[in-house]
Amino acid sequence: MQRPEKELIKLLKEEGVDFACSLPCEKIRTLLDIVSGTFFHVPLTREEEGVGICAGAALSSRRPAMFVQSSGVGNMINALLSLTGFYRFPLTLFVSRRGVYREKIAAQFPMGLRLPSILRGAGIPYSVIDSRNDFEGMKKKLAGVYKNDTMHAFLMSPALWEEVACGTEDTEYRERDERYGFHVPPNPPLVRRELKWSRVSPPRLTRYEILDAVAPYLDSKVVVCNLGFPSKELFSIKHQSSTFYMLGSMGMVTPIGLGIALTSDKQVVVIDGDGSLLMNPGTLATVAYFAPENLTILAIDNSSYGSTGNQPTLTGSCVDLELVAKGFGIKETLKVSTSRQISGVMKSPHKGLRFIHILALPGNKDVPNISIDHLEIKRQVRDFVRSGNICTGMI
Ligand SMILES: Cc1ncc(C[n+]2csc(CCOP(=O)(O)OP(=O)(O)O)c2C)c(N)n1
Repeated sequence: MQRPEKELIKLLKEEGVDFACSLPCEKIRTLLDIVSGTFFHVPLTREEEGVGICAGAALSSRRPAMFVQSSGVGNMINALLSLTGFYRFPLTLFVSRRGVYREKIAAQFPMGLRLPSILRGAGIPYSVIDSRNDFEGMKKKLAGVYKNDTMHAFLMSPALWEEVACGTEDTEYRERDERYGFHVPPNPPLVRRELKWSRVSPPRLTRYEILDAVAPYLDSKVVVCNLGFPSKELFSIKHQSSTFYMLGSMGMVTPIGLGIALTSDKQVVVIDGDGSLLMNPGTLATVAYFAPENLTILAIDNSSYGSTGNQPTLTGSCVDLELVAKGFGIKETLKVSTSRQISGVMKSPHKGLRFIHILALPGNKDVPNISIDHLEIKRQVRDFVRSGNICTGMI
């Protein structure tokens, strides 16, 4: 028996799918590896942009499919309705459905569990795929999508990928390619290009080492930390009740920090990531406009979606986040990569908005989950923010 991922890809190829967009979920990391080596593949910064890209691809007769997490569907709904549905573009969504099977991240429940009713309410047809037995019905629906210019969401349980895999090797895979007579040349894998700055200041530390260097300077500050491994790592290095550990809502770290900075007199440190900033870069314009002087943004840039398996982001090939911040109008920006530089920046007395671009090596530290409940996290941070807060805010 072959791996379910390969069986699924075979099905897609049989139905002529030849164009894919994705934003990673850890549960489908193997599937995504195969997708990117098989189809023309566009890695996304936000799921919503994929809806537009796929509509464009469909205009030139491609058969597009998207691979996203259930939370990502929340980022797509308007585009799915007012673009894909409205103009009748064909689109299949392969959704890694969270919150339904051995879920360890509580923040995945709200979207994951409600997804079917959200899709029903939006009038988007869907099927639940719990095991490879459900692949049979998938074939007909896929054919219908591309024949009738409709959309369909396949909600894939993580249980699907746990089935015993007896490994189909690549030769078998290639033979099948030939048998079905299609060959879509895959686009080359994302190349990490030498950026100008990487010669000046190459990354030296992992995210964990960076957090370790930053931690001594977080006392008495409100900290808002990126979801996934960044929060878990910071929690294991140093927990303080003024740290808001984000457990879901990718792309919202800087907006949350901005909200606190605008309405309190506390010093706020945001610990963001390159993947998350690329998902919602416009927030830097809002930050620049208000320029709260009590806000520091640490953008830990490991050029990857570290928490979902280190899939590359575009900061490793063409985006310089410091220039992005500058371009949006943040005046004081800095690029650092060593512990000395990091401590230097963190301990220097300073007033004013700062964006610190910290170059990092990919990699996650094996640390336990955060042991505090999300409501308790909120309560602790709220109490801290409100304590001795004499300022009613800038707005
Ligand atoms: C809307 C949405 N899409 C995808 C995910 C899955 N996801 C969780 S963490 C993460 C990676 C975040 O990358 P980055 O901000 O660069 O931080 P890193 O883990 O690399 O430190 C992704 C893609 C999600 N939680 N929400």
